[in-house]
Amino acid sequence: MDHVTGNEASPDRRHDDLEGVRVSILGLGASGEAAARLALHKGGDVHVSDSRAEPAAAARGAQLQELGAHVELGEHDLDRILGSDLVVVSPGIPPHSPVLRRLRDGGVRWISEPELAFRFFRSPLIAVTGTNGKTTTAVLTAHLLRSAGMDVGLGGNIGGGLGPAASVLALREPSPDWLVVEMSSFQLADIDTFRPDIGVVTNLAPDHLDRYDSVEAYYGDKANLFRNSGPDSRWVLDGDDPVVDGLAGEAEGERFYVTSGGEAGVGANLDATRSAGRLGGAMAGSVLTMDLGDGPVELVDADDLPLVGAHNQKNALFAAVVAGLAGAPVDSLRAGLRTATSVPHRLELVAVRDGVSWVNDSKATNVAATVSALASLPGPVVLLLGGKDKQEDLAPLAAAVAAGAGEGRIRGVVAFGEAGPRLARALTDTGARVALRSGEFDGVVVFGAGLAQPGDTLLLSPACSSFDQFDNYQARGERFSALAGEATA
Ligand code: UMA
Repeated sequence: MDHVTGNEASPDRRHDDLEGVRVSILGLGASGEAAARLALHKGGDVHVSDSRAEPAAAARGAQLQELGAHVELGEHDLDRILGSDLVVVSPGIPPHSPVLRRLRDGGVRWISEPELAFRFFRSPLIAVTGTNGKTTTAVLTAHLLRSAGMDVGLGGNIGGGLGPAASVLALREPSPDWLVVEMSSFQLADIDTFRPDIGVVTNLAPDHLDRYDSVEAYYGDKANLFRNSGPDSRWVLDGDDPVVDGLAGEAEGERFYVTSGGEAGVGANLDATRSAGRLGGAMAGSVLTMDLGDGPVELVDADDLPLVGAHNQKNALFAAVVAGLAGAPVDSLRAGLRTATSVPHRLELVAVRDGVSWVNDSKATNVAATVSALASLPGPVVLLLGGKDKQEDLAPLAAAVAAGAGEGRIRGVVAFGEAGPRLARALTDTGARVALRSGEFDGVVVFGAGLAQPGDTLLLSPACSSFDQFDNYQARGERFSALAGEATA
């Protein structure tokens, strides 16, 4: 990106403090608040600005004001922001927004909140990105490291009460043994010096096309993970998709691939065109195996993992390889894998009623995540699909539904929300029973539950974001879970 940093006070950009530095922070959500608290703690002259005057932002602003920040709600004071030494931008502010256009026109560069945090990190860093599976992989990695007795700070994009923004981790005392930070493409877009000791890409698939002009632009931001690679860098990559390895390009460091087939240590079944690297983790039959260079070791049988769905087995493999590289002994990896818990809103079994399993996969906010969920479950499934339309290509979803319908794994699909009509049209020729429901989410769920028969799964895996009807995917998943509870009462 051409607009990352530049007007900062510190030439090496690795800060001890921000004394005398004029810091502007745009956006007063979780990341803006965390960045402001960190900058204030480090002595910065902090201006926080949010274009809206929402009550939540106002409450955050009042607290920051007490700590010494200058807070502006309802507009962006461009003169003040243009005159800053350091500008930190929240990930939810799109690059083409008026305020960022003005900064770009004024030659002002900016950084993302995790980049600010990184400049104060004093612990080794594991950064996890990827289109899907990154939260589960980050959470499992932290769990495995903690199972090995290590002190771990977990946060970043992860949200949902699972971990704080990266800047909160930068203030932890004492600094933990490891930091595990989930990174979104929006956050990676505006890094400068951010450099993980172990970087992870769980997979790649089209997403966020309501914000990016092309899939390539989205992947381009993800590729920033590798931007500051060095000889000591270690990368744990999806070995099932050559595009992920391509993303790493010529990045320095050692590469470990994780695949859902093959045997760990047998590098020969990797694509011959790949760069040097080894098969770090694989499924050998139903056994998770790992090879970090000392020969293959069996970890656990897939049946011993307390997680729903095939792709979670791969997420667990990622976590094991990463935690192994970070120094967790094999015995504690085995114990940790057996005590892993499913992450809320990701193929989470929330209730069983009249023989119907209610599975909350509200975090599936793109087509690839829903396709993956459908492939993971044996069925029959009643699929609840819809929300805010991100204008993704729906052909892969139609193909997955057609395949599922052909195999008798799909009882029916209920399309709802803003994207409902487009989804219903896209699924017309799949052979699946598709119902289009308008109106409130509750009615959609009750209708879907009415279609399900004993032994079925009622799956909320919407392939869309939630913002047409909810504040976020968590609120959507919580409503689904509450309805499951009401239904089971
Ligand atoms: N705003 C302005 N000016 C504008 C436009 C917006 O001031 O021109 C303001 C808005 O009024 C709002 C703020 O900027 O108050 C935007 O906040 P935000 O959307 O960046 O939200 P945060 O609360 O800071 O949360 C962000 C991540 N959200 C997004 O990337 C959309 C959270 O990821 C993350 O947990 C948090 O930082 C801490 O790192 C959530 C997410 O949905 C979980 N991420 C996406 C995903 O995983 O798919 C990327």
